Amino acid sequence: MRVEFVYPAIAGWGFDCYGRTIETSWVSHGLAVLSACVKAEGHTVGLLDLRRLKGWKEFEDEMRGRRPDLVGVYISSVDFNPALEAIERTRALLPQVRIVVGGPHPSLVIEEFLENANIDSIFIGEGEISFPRFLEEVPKGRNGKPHVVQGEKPDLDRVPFIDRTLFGPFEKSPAPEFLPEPFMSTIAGRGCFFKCKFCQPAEAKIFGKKVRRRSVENVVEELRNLRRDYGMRSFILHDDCLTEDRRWVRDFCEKMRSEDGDLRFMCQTRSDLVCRNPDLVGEMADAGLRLLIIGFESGSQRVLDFLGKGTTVEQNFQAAEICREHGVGIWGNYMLGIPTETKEEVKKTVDMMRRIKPDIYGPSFFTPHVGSRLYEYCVEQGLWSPDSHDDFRRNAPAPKLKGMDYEFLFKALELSRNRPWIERTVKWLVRRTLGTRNLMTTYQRLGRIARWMRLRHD
Ligand code: B12
Repeated sequence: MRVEFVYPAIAGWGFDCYGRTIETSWVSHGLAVLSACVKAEGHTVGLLDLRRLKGWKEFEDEMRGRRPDLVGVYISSVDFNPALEAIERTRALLPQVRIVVGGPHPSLVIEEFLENANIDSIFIGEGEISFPRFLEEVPKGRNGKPHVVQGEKPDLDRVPFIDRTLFGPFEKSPAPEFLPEPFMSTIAGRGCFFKCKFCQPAEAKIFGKKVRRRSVENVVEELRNLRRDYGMRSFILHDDCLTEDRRWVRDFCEKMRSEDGDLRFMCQTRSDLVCRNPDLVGEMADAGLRLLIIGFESGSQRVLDFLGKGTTVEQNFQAAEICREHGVGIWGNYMLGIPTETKEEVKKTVDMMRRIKPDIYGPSFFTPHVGSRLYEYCVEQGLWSPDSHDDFRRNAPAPKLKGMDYEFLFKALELSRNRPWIERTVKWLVRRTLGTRNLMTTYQRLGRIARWMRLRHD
């Protein structure tokens, strides 16, 4: 059977955005693992990555030319609109083809797909077992409304390594000074043990309440192959929170230290875990850790508690110090515009980030994500009424919550980044001239110009 996957991750970016930013060069591990699973069963797999296409005409020409038996579309909430348009256009071109959907959005909000006559089947949860099985038994023709296929949790060590040929092997390094290219991503496990209200219980609904992780041997073998086959020099372990299992991390570091080559890596964690196990950061640094993503989130204890984060502001400062002591770079994620947050509390976050001075600033405007406790809260309080699914991007140009002073938040965001006053003033002037809807694009362009000017200056 010829399967054509569609990766519609262009919301907020538009067509032809592949590789323009870090965010537009990531591999979808969901589709790449399914590709490996179905190729192992003898099927042929292709990919239409909208990020690499010029527009809908090219999409239609390609789809017509490839003549698939089945089209499988990955859908996250933010990419709902381009995904649905791809489905509609495919159906109009190829009335007999089977169209199936999977990914976080269908798994969390199935109601949005149940009446869609263009879709034949909806996959919920993980697809490594259900999707190849479905291809063996796929019924001929269409039967009106979509039917639902419930996923099963696979044994992660028995799942083949993801198909690196589907998207092309390399991703853009988010920080080449820490992580030299060729850079690639991998994921050791699924699920998250913590209960932050801006994420859970959505994550648990997709992957279950328990965290499942591949064995250290399995991950190290994949990394060894990537170094041998592609000359990979650095990588990210893109788990939600890698260091929650200390023993796994220790074992991983030991194995990495005994490997040939000088691989560097980054991963995500929390400040409380860093403080509880400061030595672990040292061990990870010896094994190649160069950058640690920490969700600092807020400089106000009340807001951290409101978020259900389970960390303290003090731990945020301490964790940053521990990273510095071990020579590990910091990627600091934090949020502005959280419901109930006062301007004083925003200022505390600004002060915290100015003091921590992370190597990479990861600010976002709070965005309620479907299936999370805070999404429910925002809907109940009448704070969130998105015009479009596109608004789920946390750094979208449009304001998010009703009643938030985004002009103030943009100013706070700028201050939090410790940027020179001249850059801040130019941005402020441009923003005043262009208005709020274009803010983020303007910001991104100006940021790029500023970085370019600094490079020229050096
Ligand atoms: C790595 C990651 C990122 C990376 C890279 C994303 C990428 N290339 O896909 C970056 C940092 C760029 C990112 C960005 C964002 N992310 Co993110 N991310 C993740 C993370 C941690 C891992 C994703 C992953 O690879 N998982 C492992 C694979 C195997 O799982 P999977 O993709 O779900 O695929 C399985 C099933 O869903 C199913 N399946 C998937 N597709 C299909 C298709 C078919 C046809 C079938 C049959 C089955 C099927 O089978 C797969 C195998 O089991 C997840 C959390 C998580 N643990 O998954 C969040 C997660 C996916 N991200 C999330 C969010 C909110 C975002 C952002 C919107 C945040 C933002 N910046 O505003 C953006 C949106 C980007 C986008 N266009 O999708 C949410 C999605 C919620 C939602 N309702 O859509 C998640 C679930 C985290 C959370 N709990 O909030 N993310």
